[in-house]
Amino acid sequence: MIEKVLIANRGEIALRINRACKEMGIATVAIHSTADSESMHVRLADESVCVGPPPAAQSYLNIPAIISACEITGADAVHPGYGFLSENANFAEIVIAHKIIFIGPQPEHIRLMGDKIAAKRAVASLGIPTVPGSEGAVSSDSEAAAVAKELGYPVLIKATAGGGGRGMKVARSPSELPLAWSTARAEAKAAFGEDAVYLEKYLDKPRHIEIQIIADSRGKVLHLGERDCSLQRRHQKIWEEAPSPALNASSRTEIGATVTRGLSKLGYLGVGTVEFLYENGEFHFIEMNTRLQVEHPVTELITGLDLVREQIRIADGGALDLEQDDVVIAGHAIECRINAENPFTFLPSPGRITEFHAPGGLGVRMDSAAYSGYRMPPYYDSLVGKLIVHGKSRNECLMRLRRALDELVVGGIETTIPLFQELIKQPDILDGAYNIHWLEKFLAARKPE
Ligand code: MV4
Repeated sequence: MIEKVLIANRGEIALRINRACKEMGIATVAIHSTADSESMHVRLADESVCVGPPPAAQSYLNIPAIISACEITGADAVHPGYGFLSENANFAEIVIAHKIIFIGPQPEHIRLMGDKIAAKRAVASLGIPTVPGSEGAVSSDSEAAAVAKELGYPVLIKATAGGGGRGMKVARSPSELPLAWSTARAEAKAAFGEDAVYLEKYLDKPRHIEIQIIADSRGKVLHLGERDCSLQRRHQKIWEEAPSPALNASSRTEIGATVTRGLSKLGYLGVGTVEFLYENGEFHFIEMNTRLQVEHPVTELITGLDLVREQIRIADGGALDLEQDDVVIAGHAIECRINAENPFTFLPSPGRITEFHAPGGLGVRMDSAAYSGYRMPPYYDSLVGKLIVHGKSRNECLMRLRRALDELVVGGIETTIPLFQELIKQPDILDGAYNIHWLEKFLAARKPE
């Protein structure tokens, strides 16, 4: 039985994990860099260990220090959160080698889904529809030209070690291909130390829809509906909602069944998110995330499930105590990612939060580690908090979100709250009529402040 969890993360997700542990009667250990000594996740944990100086490489990514923190405190499990080491298969293996429970999938599946070519191949073999593309890596521009001719332009060149939009290059004609291919390889080598790239048919105006799944050690795999994450700025999801305005019940059931059947064959364990592009009524797999995602609260609000609690129970050998028919999508939820950034230039705005007031009331949740007097450090991501709102309908959810945004106060730094107050008045947003390019176009057309 897990008795003490070391939370290998910081900020709001560390708080989130701490909350689930406390409700389960599990003790918690926070790790922190010297920049986070006064942070909320340290204050609310039972114990805390400083793992190094501010740079993530020397602290939150410092595997020896984190393992030592487990040994010192006697933590018998580690929860990686998202980002940092959450999809590092080597870290998972080292944790397990030290007879500590890794709260996440098996290392082999983390590694598999981290290699985007191997992931596509595996997922296709499990009967999940993928984007048309090259069989494997494309190792010369002549081979790229042949594959692109077969696929038809435009094509997208992606890094096998990439993901999340990093290292992608579009080629819209044969003349654009050589440069796109060599640039993608060079950027992949620089970013990931690995220059293998592959080709896909570029889908021009899709939505980005991801399916949340959860699997226990007895082979049960459930899907918890989808999240529409099409509103992204530079591949950072800033507005996610469920259910997707573009899906109906039958398409949800169909893709959910396809995904759970496939992952059951794989023997997947824990939570995972299967990402699709959705265009003309068809789903096309692009990648799978083997971690709890930033936007998991959207799914929690429409299903009533505590995903972190389920993760811990599954990691402890527990069985999912519900069937697919018990997963009921109730109402609508929207999450806005509030960043410490100028709402027009998006330049980071670290510094001291002089006043923090979170909105409340029925159906309003604010996942944040901020507090009045908290100093946003410049070393990590700019997330101030996630405002997640639930309503019986999308319209009720939108009205509640608009009210909550007006209630939210973050003084002393600039934030992207005004961006959301603009977005929520846009007809396309109110109608749910947007695709993955909508936000970039909206931002480009905005009148500068
Ligand atoms: C694509 C695509 C169109 N066609 N693949 C973006 C990050 C990663 N999740 C994969 N992504 C995409 N893959 C094909 N074959 C469109 C995206 C994509 C996207 C691309 C450009 C600008 C914004 C985007 C937002 C979401 C998805």
